[in-house]
Formats: sequence, C-alpha cells, structure tokens
Amino acid sequence: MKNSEIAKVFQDIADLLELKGENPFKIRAYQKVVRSIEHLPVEVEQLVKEDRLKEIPGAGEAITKKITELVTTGKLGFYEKLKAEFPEGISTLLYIPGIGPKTAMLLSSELDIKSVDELEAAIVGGKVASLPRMGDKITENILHHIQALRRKDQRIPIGAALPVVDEITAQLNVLPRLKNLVPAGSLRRFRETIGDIDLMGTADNPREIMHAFTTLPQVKEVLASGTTKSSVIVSGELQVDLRIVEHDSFGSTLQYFTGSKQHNINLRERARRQGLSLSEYGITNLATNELEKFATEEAFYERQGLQFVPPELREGQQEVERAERGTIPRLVELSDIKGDLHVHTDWSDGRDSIEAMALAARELGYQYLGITDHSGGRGIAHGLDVERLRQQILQIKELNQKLDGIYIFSGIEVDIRADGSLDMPDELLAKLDIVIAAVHSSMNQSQEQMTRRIIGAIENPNVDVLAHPTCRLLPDRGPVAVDMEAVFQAAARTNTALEINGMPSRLDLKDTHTYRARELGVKLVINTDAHSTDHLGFMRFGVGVARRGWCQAQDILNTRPLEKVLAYLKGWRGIDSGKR
Ligand code: DGT
Ligand code: CA
Ligand code: CA
Repeated sequence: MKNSEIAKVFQDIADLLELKGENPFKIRAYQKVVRSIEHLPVEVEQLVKEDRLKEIPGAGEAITKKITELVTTGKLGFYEKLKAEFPEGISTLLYIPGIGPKTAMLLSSELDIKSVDELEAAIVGGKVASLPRMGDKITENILHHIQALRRKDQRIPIGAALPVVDEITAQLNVLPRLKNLVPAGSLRRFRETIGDIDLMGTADNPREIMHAFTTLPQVKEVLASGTTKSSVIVSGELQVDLRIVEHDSFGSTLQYFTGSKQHNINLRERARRQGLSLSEYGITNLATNELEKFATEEAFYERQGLQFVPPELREGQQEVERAERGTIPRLVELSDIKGDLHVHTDWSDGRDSIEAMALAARELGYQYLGITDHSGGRGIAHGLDVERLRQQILQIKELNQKLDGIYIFSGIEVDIRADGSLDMPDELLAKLDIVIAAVHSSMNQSQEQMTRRIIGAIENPNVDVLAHPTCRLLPDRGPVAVDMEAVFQAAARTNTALEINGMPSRLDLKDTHTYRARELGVKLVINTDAHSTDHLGFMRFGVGVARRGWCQAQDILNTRPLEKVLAYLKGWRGIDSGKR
C-alpha cells in the first residue's frame, strides 16, 4: 500500500471524527500523522518491516497499531466501522471552507449529496439556498470556495510559477515605497508544485501598492481587494495573493505566511508550553499580554530558543525538534555548485553547440561541464551512434585544449533498453569520462521488470550516474512503477550516483526520494539536463529539491572541485570496494 493511500485513510478518519464531534486533540493527532506520512521519505511498508513506525512524527501507540493493521491486512477495522456510521462521500464536503459537520450532515440528509460536484450542481439548481440556515449569500460563498478549490487542485509546477513571480515582482519593485517584496507560501518552501502564489512586502501606504497590484496588465480577475491583502487571477488560471504589512513585524508575518500550516501548528503548540502565543503580528507573552514584534525571521525563531529553520524544511516533520537541539545542518546552496554533469548539445536534441554550452557554464562560474548527449536508441531524435560519439570525443579534446577556465567531460546519456541492456557497447562507455544511464521507453513495464531493468544498469561498472529514475513529468505524467528503495540500496552498494534532475518538469529524484537516498549513503549529483544554454539556470530547482532532502554540500558530487570529481569518476572504475 502506497503512502498516499495510507495518508488518505487517516485523513478520512480525521474528517469522520470531526463529523462525529470527537475531541479536537484526537482529530489533530490524526491530521498531524497524515502530514507526516505525506512527506515521509520512506515507504511506510518499509518502516513496518523494520519495526520503525515510531519514527513517524506524531504516531503514538494507537496510531502505529492502526497503521500496522492497514498495511499488513489492507484493511482497517476501526475505519470500516467509522465509515459505516455516516452517509457515503460526506467527508469530502468538509474540505470546502464554510462547510462544517452540521452543514455537511444537512446536505447529505436533505439532498443526498455525496460529492463536491453534486453539491455544485445542487447550488446552481437552486436546491441548497432553500434549506434551513442556508440562504443565497451562504450558498454563493460556498460556490466561490468550490471554484477556488478547483483552481488550487490544479497545482502548477514550481518552474511554471517562478517566471510569473519574477515578472510580477519586477513590475511592482518600481514602486519606490514598496520594500521587502518576497514570495512566501509553498513557493518559498520550494515545493515541486504550487497551489497559489503568495507574495508579501512592507510599505507605509498599502493602498497605493494594492492598486498597482490589482491593475497589473496580466491580471484577469480580481478576487478580493483590500487595504492589506488582495487576491487576483493572472493568465494561466493562477491565483496570486499579495499581503502588505508594516516594516516592524515583517519577520513574523513572513514566517506565518511561509507556512507550512503544519510547521506553524507545531511551533504554536511548543510556544504555548512556554507561555507564548505566536501570530503573524509577533509573539505575545500570555502572562503579561505584551506583544513583541520581529523584523526578521531569524529573530523570531531565536526568541523561541530555536535555530533558524530554512523554508525548505518547514513541512512539519522533525525540523522543530532539530532546531531545538541546534542540529539543523548548513544545507547545500546554489553557490556551492561547481559544475553541471548532464547537458545536451546540437549533436543530439539540444539547441546549442558544445562550445556555446561550455562558455555559458564558465559564465556561471563553473569549473566543469559534462556533455551527455543521447545515445541513438529508439525514439530519441538524433541520438549518437558509435561513430558520432567517437567524433564528439575528439572534438571535446580539441575544445579542452582551446578553452581556459572550464573543463569539458566527454559523456553520454545512454538509453537503458526495455530488456535492461545499454544502448552503447561497454568498451566505448569505458572510454568516456562520465556515463549517465536513463530509461526513455517501455514505461509500462511491471514494477518487477522495471526495477530489474534499472538495477541492471546501476550494476554496470561503466555507469556513473542513474538519471531521472521515475520518468515522471510534472504536472501530468506520473512515475513509472519502480521499487525506489531497491534502487537506492543498489546505488549505495555499487557507489553509483543518483541524479537530482533540476528540469522543472522532472525534479526526479524528488524531495522525499532525495532524503531517503542520502540517508542510505547514496552519492547524489544535481544536474539540469539542459537542452540549451538558458536551461543551465534550472540548477536552482535541483538545489531546492536537495535542500528539501536535507542535503549538505558534502552530499552532492558536483559541489566538489574539478580534480576531486575527476578522481571520483575515475576511481569508480574498479578501484572501489565490490565490483568496481
Ligand atoms: P499551496 O498554495 O497549496 O501550494 O500551499 P501554501 O503552503 O502556499 O498554502 P496557502 O497559500 O494556503 O497559505 C500560505 C501560508 O499561509 C501557509 O503555508 C500557512 C499560512 N496560512 C494560510 N492560511 C492559514 C490558516 O488558515 N491557518 C494557518 N495556521 N496558516 C495559514
Ligand atoms: Ca500558496
Ligand atoms: Ca495563498
């Protein structure tokens, strides 16, 4: 059973308990475990096998028992009984803001509504407004919330959201009295997909800023326009919220609206025990009722006796406990990256020449660049065959003599064929500086086949890096069926690096995979898979994923200087333990 399915069961339990009017503490405990499982770096099934369920933040004895029952039998008696007490589909109605347990029950018993779609139809058909305690105003409000939820459900890849943010901030930053304009929310936490964009800034004259914001040329619809907060829809059906606050409380407000919600709840619960109350305005001492303001987030965390928590870690996992103990490491930063080991050129399906790519890499301050065009295998346009690869190796040699300040690795992105063999002879692969293996076809194989196929490539001593193992494409193409735990173990065993692909439509490995791979000691490398010089900028997305996986610079191969990377890649061939 997948983590997402397990999380869904417990979310449903929390909702049904809410309908039942259960103790809020109990409900919150379930919600906390749902968040934990959603962000868990390892399969719950694996934790059950290793008797490590207690490591799930918030999972006490009662809940671990239930998880074990659910995972081992595929069913949970408690949940089945609870479901039977209520009409079908009722808990889904609770997701709509403005619908509490009472209203949900009313809609279900009076109109037999089982889903959000049915509710929308009933409102439009005028059936809901005539119910007791409802009325036109309330139903219209519910309809609005339904539409907003739909928009939020269509989460967009962070790579599509960031350019929108850059464009909007560039336009607003010309306003002289607007200061500190920054993204908050999931965007700042670098989640791979974004429900809506949250921006915030400080100003003494919020009205003027709000007016400029709601009249931006890309605004299609103004959802709300207030003095300190406005929401608009911009092209691409994306909601953007802007909040303007006073300078003195910028730190606590940014912290609040960066979230995540679960991180903030965890902080608030901890603060309560210290007699403090947290809000977007600051910290109130409950004994004296005095409000302390914070201009920076650092000061806000410090006042609570906590180490600063980087936004990428604020998902309500173990980060508050770690901050309390002062054991949050310095995470890898973009400026630590010394090269990119996976790029394409006009030799295969890239746009630019090897030289242009190398010069662009040098411009970024890199020491090295790995040219890894596609092999000729089926389905890949202009892939290299043996002869052209030999020619490319020669050209790269010449370029390396000609160019100063950047070293070019000769490499290949070799296709892993459906039967697990590689699309290039081993003796040629052995001559290359770097070999990246990846799946590009036959993606519907069974999990068993696919796992064997990928591990076969990992075990080939010529393969240095496995790229984008799940083959997913955001937002639409889901991952292939593959046992990632087995892939991580094989990579660790054979000292094969796994790639964090920074292309915004891939981000594969993703955050939780990265976390687990690092934990198992797998060497990681962050690449862009650039198909043109401007794609080299995708590195920041890959670094975001690595940071969400708690990676430090030392965990990432391409934070090392050229000599180290060279030695590392060479050293892998036969010198290391095991088969290498
Ligand atoms: P998203 O937009 O779905 O990708 O995720 P977020 O995290 O950006 O969520 P969003 O836009 O609803 O709210 C931004 C942050 O503001 C969120 O991470 C925490 C804070 N926040 C918003 N609404 C609430 C709320 O009702 N309660 C609490 N505790 N925090 C909230
Ligand atoms: Ca948001
Ligand atoms: Ca928002």
